[in-house]
Amino acid sequence: MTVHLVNPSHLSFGVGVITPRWLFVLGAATPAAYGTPRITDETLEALDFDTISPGDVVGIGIHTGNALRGYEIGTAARARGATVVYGGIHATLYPEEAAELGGAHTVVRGDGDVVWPIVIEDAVKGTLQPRYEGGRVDADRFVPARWDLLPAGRYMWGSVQTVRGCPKHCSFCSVWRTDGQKPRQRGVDSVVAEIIELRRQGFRFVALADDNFYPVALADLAMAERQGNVARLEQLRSLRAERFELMARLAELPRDTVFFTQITMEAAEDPSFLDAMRKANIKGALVGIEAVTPEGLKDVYKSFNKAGEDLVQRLRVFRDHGVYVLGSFIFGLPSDRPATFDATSDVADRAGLAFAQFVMLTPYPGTVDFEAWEKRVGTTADRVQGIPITRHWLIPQQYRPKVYAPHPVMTPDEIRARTQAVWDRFYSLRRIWVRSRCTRTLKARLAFVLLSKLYRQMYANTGIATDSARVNRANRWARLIAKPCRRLFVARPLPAPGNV
Ligand code: B12
Ligand code: SF4
Repeated sequence: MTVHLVNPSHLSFGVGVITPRWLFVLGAATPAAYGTPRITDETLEALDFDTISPGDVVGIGIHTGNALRGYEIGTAARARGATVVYGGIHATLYPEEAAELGGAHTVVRGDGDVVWPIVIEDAVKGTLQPRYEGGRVDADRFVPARWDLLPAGRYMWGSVQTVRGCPKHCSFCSVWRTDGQKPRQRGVDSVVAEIIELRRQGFRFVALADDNFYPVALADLAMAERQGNVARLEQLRSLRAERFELMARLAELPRDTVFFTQITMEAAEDPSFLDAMRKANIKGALVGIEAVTPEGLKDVYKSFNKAGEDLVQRLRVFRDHGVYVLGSFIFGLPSDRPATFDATSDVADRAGLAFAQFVMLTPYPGTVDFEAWEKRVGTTADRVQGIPITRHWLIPQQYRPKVYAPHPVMTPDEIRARTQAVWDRFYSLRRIWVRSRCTRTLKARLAFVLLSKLYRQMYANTGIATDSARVNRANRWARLIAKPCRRLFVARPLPAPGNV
């Protein structure tokens, strides 16, 4: 019996940017008695179905965007006599769907760390339950990933999680509802041990796959203090102290080890935090800017963000402290107007962002936005290929709409075309070249240009373009530049433990 773990994807690039962490966490949670799990990440290459035999256990992890491909894999694996298990955020939200459309024998909801060995054992014994509740595992029970299972030479960045859950409640995001609002912070030793292991394998770039690296804002401390809530204040202070402790430990690693994380812009309120990030070599951070107007921020329940000139200043603080920002913006909010696109481009330029992504508002299940939308359109939802758009992930990729909720003043195509134009402007060669000044050497500058182009091909052209010719072109292009790009990220592996 072989245990398979499959990360589904319709598009394969040959080389991946970031290791999909769940594959290697569940790989580690697979008991040794069942042998070495066979890991397939379809963002590299499509699954070879001939590797699946009757009696095998096939674990498929799905988020909303890749659920349909996941269902194709599950159905085919079941037809080959395998036991099919689904997990991941989408299966957690729609367990019945995986059974109806994806050939699931069972579905794991929530975290897989603790429950996965039980599922395999039950599958082997023939006592499989239709559902397993993995719940929200405490941070001290998070299973460290097995990086020895990585295919050699395929990824640019490793990924290590330091905190799960986020205390905010943005309307387009499901994290605070599925992972919870209580930050679950991993112990410093376990995080550092994994990073060292990745470094030994020649990775010097590591993405901290966190929901929010700054889980305690100064306002949270002030609130607990005002309320006279001593226990909460203590708890928040200790979470914060642990962050600083982690950063101090990262600062002791070889200086060429570079980190990237996801963080709210609140972190700019505390220069000591940003300084600690710089010392820890956390050089980049994805910041959810979402909107540049106060109305837009209200649309997404993100009033802790800044708008207008305050926003530009806040983002520049990161830059001034040596933390480069990948700004994430959303287009298609009800308050957006045609002028919003230029205003956003302008902020992206002036705020000194290193990278940016401009996504179109997509109602993801499990979010406040999705629930309101589903309720509003009810049974009258438009259909594409017979599928209501409130189940957009089931619509074949090539027919999937790019914009879902009707906008008060713009047509879907206008929003799509204007979004594409903002990507085009931000990633024009001239602008990339100007931005690449943030690097120190010519080699690093060229690397910056290549990476900017790759990022754009992988995330914009395959996601926003409507014609399949453009998508295919972007896919071919990304495949072509991904390999040389990866070489820019490798380092000479650190010596093995005995040699340090
Ligand atoms: C890091 C991250 C990224 C990184 C790296 C992605 C990568 N290659 O790993 C980047 C920045 C590239 C990224 C991009 C995107 N992301 Co993202 N990302 C995350 C984040 C913060 C952490 C993921 C992670 O590694 N977690 C650590 C692992 C160990 O946890 P896990 O994946 O949840 O797996 C556990 C369980 O789910 C379960 N499990 C998972 N699979 C399986 C399978 C089986 C068989 C079993 C038993 C259990 C199981 O067990 C695991 C261990 O406990 C999550 C938020 C989150 N909390 O999940 C968002 C998240 C997954 N991303 C999200 C989105 C929307 C995106 C984008 C579409 C954003 C965009 N608009 O471009 C893109 C899509 C990229 C793509 N094509 O896959 C959404 C997905 C929502 C949804 N309903 O699908 C999330 C949940 C964030 C959110 N705001 O809601 N992302
Ligand atoms: S978008 Fe970011 S800040 Fe908002 S709830 Fe999600 S993880 Fe937290």
